[in-house]
Amino acid sequence: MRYHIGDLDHQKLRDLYTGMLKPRMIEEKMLILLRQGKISKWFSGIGQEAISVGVTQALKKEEYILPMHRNLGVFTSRNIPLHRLFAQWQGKQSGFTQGRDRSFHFGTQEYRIVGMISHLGPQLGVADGIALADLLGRKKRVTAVFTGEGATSEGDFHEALNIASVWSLPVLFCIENNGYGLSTPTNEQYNCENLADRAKGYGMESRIIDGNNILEVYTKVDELCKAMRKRPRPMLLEFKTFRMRGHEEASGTKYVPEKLMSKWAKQDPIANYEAFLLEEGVISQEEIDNIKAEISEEINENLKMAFDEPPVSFNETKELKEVYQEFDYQHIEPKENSENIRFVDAISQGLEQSMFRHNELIIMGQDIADYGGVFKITEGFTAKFGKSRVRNTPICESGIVSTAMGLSINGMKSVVEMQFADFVSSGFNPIVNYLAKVHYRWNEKADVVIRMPCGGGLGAGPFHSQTNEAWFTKTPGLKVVYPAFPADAKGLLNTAINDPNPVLFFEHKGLYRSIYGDVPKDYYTLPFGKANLLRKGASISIVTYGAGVHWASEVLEKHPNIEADLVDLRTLQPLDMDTVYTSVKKTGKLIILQEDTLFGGIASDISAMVMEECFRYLDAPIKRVGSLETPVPFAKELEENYLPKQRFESALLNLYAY
Ligand SMILES: Cc1ncc(C[n+]2csc(CCOP(=O)(O)OP(=O)(O)O)c2C)c(N)n1
Ligand SMILES: [Mg+2]
Repeated sequence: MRYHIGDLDHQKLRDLYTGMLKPRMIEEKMLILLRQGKISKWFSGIGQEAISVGVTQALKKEEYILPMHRNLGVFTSRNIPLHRLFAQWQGKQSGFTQGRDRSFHFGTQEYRIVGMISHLGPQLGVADGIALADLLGRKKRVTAVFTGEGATSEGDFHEALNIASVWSLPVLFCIENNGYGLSTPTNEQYNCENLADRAKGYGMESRIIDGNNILEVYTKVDELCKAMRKRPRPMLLEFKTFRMRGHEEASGTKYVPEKLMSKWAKQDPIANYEAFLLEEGVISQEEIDNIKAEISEEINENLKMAFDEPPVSFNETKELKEVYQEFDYQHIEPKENSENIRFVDAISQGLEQSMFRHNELIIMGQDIADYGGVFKITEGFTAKFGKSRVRNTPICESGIVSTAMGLSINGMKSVVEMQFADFVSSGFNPIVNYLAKVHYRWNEKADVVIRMPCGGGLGAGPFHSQTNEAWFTKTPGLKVVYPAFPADAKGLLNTAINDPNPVLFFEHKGLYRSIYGDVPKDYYTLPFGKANLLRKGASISIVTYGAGVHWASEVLEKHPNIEADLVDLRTLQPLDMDTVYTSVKKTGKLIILQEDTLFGGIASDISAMVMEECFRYLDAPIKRVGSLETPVPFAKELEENYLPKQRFESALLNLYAY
C-alpha cells in the first residue's frame, strides 16, 4: 500500500491512526462479549475503518453524516461517549433510543449523525433533504451518506442520486464496496465494472478511492468537500474495500473464497498504516502501546457503566405518548369575513397563507411549479414564493418523501403533493418506516404533510381513484386528516402544516370542484381529533367522512323522516371516539359509511370500539357500509355499483326500521 503524506502534519497523521484504532478495539471487545452471550447481534466493520474515519474526519462537525451498519468509526470519530453507545446496543435508557431500537439504528442531533433504518435505501434521499436545507439556507455545507454496494441496487439509490444531481445538492454519496451484500457477491448484484461509472448517467462526478488507505480516503474526501462547499454539487465515491467478517457475526464467511480473504487481509487498513507511521518515525512503538492502553481503559470503564445500568422499565403511558412529537396546538379563530369558494380553492388558500406564515416551509411535487399541479392547487405560487420553495420534482415518490424527512431533520417544513393518492404506494416505505417511526425511535420529528388527492366517482379507474387511508391509519406515528368541506379543509391543512408530526392529508378529488362553502378569508386553524356533528336526531347515528358525508346528507334529504345524528369525523388519527360514543348512547343504532372497500377499513375498528364501549346501549347490530371488495372499476355503470352510496341508502332504511 502506498501512502502519500502530502501536507498533513504529524498530529493529523496520528489522529487518523487513533481514529481507526478505536472502532477496531471496540469491535474486538464486542466479539468477545458476543461469544460470552453478553450482547446479541453484531455487524462488523473490521477492515473498513479507514472509510468511516477518513470521511468523518474530513467533514466539519456541524455537517451531517448518515452512516450505515458498518460505520462504527463514524460514531467514534464524532466522539460520542462510549458508554452511551454501549447502552444503545444493550437497549438501555442512556442509549439513544431508550431501548426502542437496536444497534446503529439511531440518530443524534447533538452529534449531527442520522442513523439508518433497516431498509437501507431511504437513507440516501434523507441526505438529499438535509443538503437541500443547507443549500436553501446558504450554509456552504456538505452532507455525507453511506451505502453498501448491495443497497445500490435499490430504487432509492437511483432516485436519490438523480434528485441530488437535478437540484445540485452537495451530497457526498459514499459506496462502501466490500464485495458482498450478505452472501451475494458483486457479480450477482450489478453488471458494470465500477459502480462509480454510474455517476455519468446521473450527470455527476465520481471518484474511485482505495478504501483501505486512510491517507487516500482522508485527503481526497477533504479536497472534494472543500470544492463542494464552494460550488455545491453531488459526488459519487466508490470505496473499494472488503468485508472481513460475516454479514453479521453469527452467519460466518463460508461462502467467501479463502484466497480472496487472505489477499484482503494483507491490505488491512490499520496494520499497514501503523507500519508506515513507525517506518516514517511519526510514531514510536511505545506511543502506540500507550494509545492502545488508553483506549482499552476507556472501553472497559464505559462498558462497566453500561453493564451497571439497569434494564429499561416499561411505562405504557410514556411509550404511547412518545410515538408522536408533542404539539402545542394554537387555535386561531376564524374571522367573520368569509367568501363562498370551492373545496379546491380552500386548500390552495390554506397552502398559500401557510407559505407566507412559515418561511421555512417548502412544497414539493410533480408538475406543481409553473404548471400549478394537475389540480391547479399551486397555480401562481412560483410567482409569489419562487421556484426554490415551490419545487417540481422528478417522478420518484420514495426519494422525495425521504428528502422531506431530511428537510425536517435540518429544520425545515415541507408539504409533498402526491399527484394522485394512488401513487403514494411508490413512496410507502419511507412514510410507514421512516417518518412514522422516527419520533418513537430517537425522538426526532418528521415535520411533513403529504397531500393526497384521492377518491372515486370520476371514472378514473383502478389507479386514479383509490382512497387508501387505511394503509396509514394502521401505522402508529402518522396522523390522518380527511375533510369533507372547504372550511374544514383550509383550517385542518393549516394545522397539519403547524403540527411537527407526519400528516397524511386526504383531499377527495370529487369534492374539489363540486363542493362550495363559506370559508373565512384570513388564516385560521382547526383542531385535530374533533368530529363535527352536522345534524342532530334521536333515532340513529351515522358516522362517516370525506365524500361519505355528502352521500349521507343526500340520502337524509331524500328521507326527511329519518331522525339521525350525522357525524363527520374530519380526522381519522387522532379519532374522536367520544363524539361517536355520545351519539350512539343517545340513539342506540350505528351505521358507519366509508368509501374504501370494507374489509380492514376504519369502519371495522369504529364498529369494534363501539361494541366494546357501548354494548348495552345498542338496540341493533352495528352496520358497516363500504365499497365492493374489488379494485375501483372505470366504466360508470361499474363504478356506481362499486361505490357504497346506493347500498348505504338501503342499509340505512333497514337499520332504521330494525
Ligand atoms: C429493503 C431491504 N431488503 C433486504 C434487507 C436485508 N439486508 C440487510 S443488509 C443486507 C446486505 C446489504 O449489503 P450491502 O449494501 O453491500 O452492505 P454491507 O452489509 O455489505 O455493508 C441485506 C440483504 C434489508 N435490510 N432491507
Ligand atoms: Mg456490501
